[in-house]
Amino acid sequence: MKVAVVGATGLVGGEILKVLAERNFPVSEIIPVASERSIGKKISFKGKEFAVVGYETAIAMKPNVAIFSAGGSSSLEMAPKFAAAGITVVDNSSAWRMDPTKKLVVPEINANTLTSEDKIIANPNCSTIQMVVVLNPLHKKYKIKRVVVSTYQSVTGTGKAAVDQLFDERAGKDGAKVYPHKIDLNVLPHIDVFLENGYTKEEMKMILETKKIMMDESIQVTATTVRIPTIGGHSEAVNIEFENDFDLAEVRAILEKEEGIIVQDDPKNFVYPMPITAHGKDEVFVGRIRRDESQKNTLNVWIVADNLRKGAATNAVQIAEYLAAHNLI
Ligand code: 2RA
Repeated sequence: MKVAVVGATGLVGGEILKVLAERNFPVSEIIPVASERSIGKKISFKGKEFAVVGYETAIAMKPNVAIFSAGGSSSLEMAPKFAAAGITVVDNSSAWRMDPTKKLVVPEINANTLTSEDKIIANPNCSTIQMVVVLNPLHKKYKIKRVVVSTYQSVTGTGKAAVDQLFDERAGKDGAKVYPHKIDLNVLPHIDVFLENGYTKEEMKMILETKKIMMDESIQVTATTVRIPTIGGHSEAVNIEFENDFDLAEVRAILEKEEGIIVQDDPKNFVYPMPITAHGKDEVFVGRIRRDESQKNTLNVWIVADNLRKGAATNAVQIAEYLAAHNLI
């Protein structure tokens, strides 16, 4: 299968190539795509080198699928051109996520809604993906009424320049300045831009995308998203109010049984999910599972995942795997 990776030179693009190789996706040819200034650069994949090409050349090479991680404006401009050429696009940007004509897919939850008609498929926001993977099996069993989430998000979510700012600051260098404030030894309650309602775009993504992916507009969500000086992955403290009561042992059993989830919950022995242990892995890690004793039918959990993997590259490749397995590309 010919696979185009659009934004191949970025952090997520690099992870997409890594995940395609690790999961043995049936690649006959990789087509790395990037902006003009990167054309000709060599990208290695499974020991072979492939030259970066521009968008038009990539379309002419007729890949079966194009996995985009090139920002919203490039996706808005170029994804329709790939789709018009019969190439299925899986897009990591926020450009198409809330478009009512486009599917927003976490394979474990709603890949079964995909058809050959879907030529532009949206990959959800990283902080949304790891949360809904945990919410979904519990929603099916106990019906979720409301979710309150606070996130602790890695600088890798912003991109390479943000990682550079963190390490420049740690080295005492006056280097990259991506954030409006220092990030080392600090936290920023500010991810993406602020909106009229006082929320950030990142917070509204978690609120709106959760309803769309879980196909239930009745789920109430409120979110506070925070940037922290770490690189291994995003962490989330999630408070979930159900319509119905639950049994804690049954909640744990449901999560332990769910593919793609690993329960790490033995606080007495200091066992709980952390970015340093989730880094480089594809699973969603859940711990600190406990009843909220301040309100009935309510649960607290702690969720950690590598935002570049399950939060972006792996979820996108899993969508491509589903498409390939069902002869949709
Ligand atoms: C972030 N979720 O962490 C956003 C986009 N990757 O910055």
